[in-house]
Amino acid sequence: TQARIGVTGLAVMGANLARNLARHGHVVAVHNRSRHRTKTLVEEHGHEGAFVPCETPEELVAALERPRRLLVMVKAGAPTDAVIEEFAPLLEPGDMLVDGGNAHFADTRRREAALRERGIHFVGAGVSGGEEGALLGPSIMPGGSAEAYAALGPLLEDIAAKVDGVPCCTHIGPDGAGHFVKMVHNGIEYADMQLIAEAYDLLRQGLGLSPAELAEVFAEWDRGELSSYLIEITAEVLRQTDAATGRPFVDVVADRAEQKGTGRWTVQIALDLGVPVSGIAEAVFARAVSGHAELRSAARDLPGPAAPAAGAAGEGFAEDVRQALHASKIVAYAQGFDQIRAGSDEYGWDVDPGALAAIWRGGCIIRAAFLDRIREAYAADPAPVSLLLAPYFTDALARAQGPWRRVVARAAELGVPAPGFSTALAYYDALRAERLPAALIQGQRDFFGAHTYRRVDREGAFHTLWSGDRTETEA
Ligand code: NBP
Repeated sequence: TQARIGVTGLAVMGANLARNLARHGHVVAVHNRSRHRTKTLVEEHGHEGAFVPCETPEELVAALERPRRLLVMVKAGAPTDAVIEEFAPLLEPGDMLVDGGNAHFADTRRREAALRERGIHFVGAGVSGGEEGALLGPSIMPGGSAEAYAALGPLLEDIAAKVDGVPCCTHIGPDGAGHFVKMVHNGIEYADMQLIAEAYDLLRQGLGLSPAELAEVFAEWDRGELSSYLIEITAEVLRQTDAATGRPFVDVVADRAEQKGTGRWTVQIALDLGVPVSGIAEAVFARAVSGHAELRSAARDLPGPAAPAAGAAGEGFAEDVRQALHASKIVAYAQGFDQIRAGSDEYGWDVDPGALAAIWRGGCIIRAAFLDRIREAYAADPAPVSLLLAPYFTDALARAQGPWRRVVARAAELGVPAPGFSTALAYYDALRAERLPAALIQGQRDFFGAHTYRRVDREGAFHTLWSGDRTETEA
């Protein structure tokens, strides 16, 4: 029998996706550069389904039914190009090459264009959910041609997570669209994690609660509107005790957050597109600050408020923090969806944000009840100016006004950094402002660089003769 699909690259992600496919009854041809991985996979998991182990790229290609479907799960970057170069000459027009790695969408656009010339469908597919998701059902964001999706979609939908019976996989749009939305997904994930971490820090320092007590607070929050995978695992991590020392796990972990780069890409691209994703940017920068050991150690004795006394924040603070977290999260997600719309407009992808919210409800790291609210918002209005204006979110933001502002003020008083909460509130207030100080900035720009400005009362561009008699001229 010919295999329905092939997988090359059998490290943790590739192996688990291959097993997931096999467990769903598909014949899967498997291949890896180093042969031991192929051997191990079939030895350990061969009983889970029908695997066709292949030792060479030629063998793998020969094992596939036509048109061929080949999933590449290797390290992103140069390895992906090397694998494409290895396989493309063996493929025929109409075959499909799927890159399920964390590629930069610009690389995906380049690869798609090059392979299209050769008649091969290149599908850049974002895959979220980590190794467990890959095995049990990830959220899958495939880009590429509609024709390729018609042939691949049923297989991918089969192995994706399901929410209310709906697969967490949909065709996102042409060329780089899938990897672009996966990138923004990761950016949103950074922002969400940062906000949760700030909530933890504020509660711990403000209320003097122990990690175990805080685990209960987060577990409680997980039963309400914040219910999500990230809140759930936060409770798990806080509940953990270090076996070696008996101390809370979170206290024995070095406080330097690492990153692999998708959050940074999100912010870099947002800067290029001119989309203010301040929540994601602060999250990336907060990780950077945490990693500056030398700077932090040198600055430790800078003046600030005394450490808060246990319980200093007082009654109701936990509920205030919960509301502030919810409001800040709404802003961060709204910003992320703004970036997706901007990318879609820039590259002509026609991404359906509601369908995207629907496939993020399961399988992926940001899966949450919250995404159902986003899906509903887009169902009611497919092209809102901002998600903040959807009635459900506007109501939540209205309810959070007092708590959100109290928490940001309290954080400043206590000297507890809350960049995510603060920037979300600042963005919100900037949108609400009737007048922004941008007018003053235009004045400054005109003063030193004759950059001109517009007026509120007349059309046209104007310049004031700042170094002359300060009369206004029409530019
Ligand atoms: P890795 O990212 O660690 O990559 C290891 C695989 O790449 C091995 O199969 C290795 O083969 C292969 N490879 C390399 Br490295 N260079 C190669 C080359 N020049 N030619 C052929 N094969 C080469 O694996 P992973 O953690 O399973 O992730 C796979 C992809 O999925 C990555 O792009 C990753 O970013 C993405 N991803 C990962 C996660 C996650 O949670 N880990 C989640 C979502 C997406 P070898 O065995 O011969 O060295």
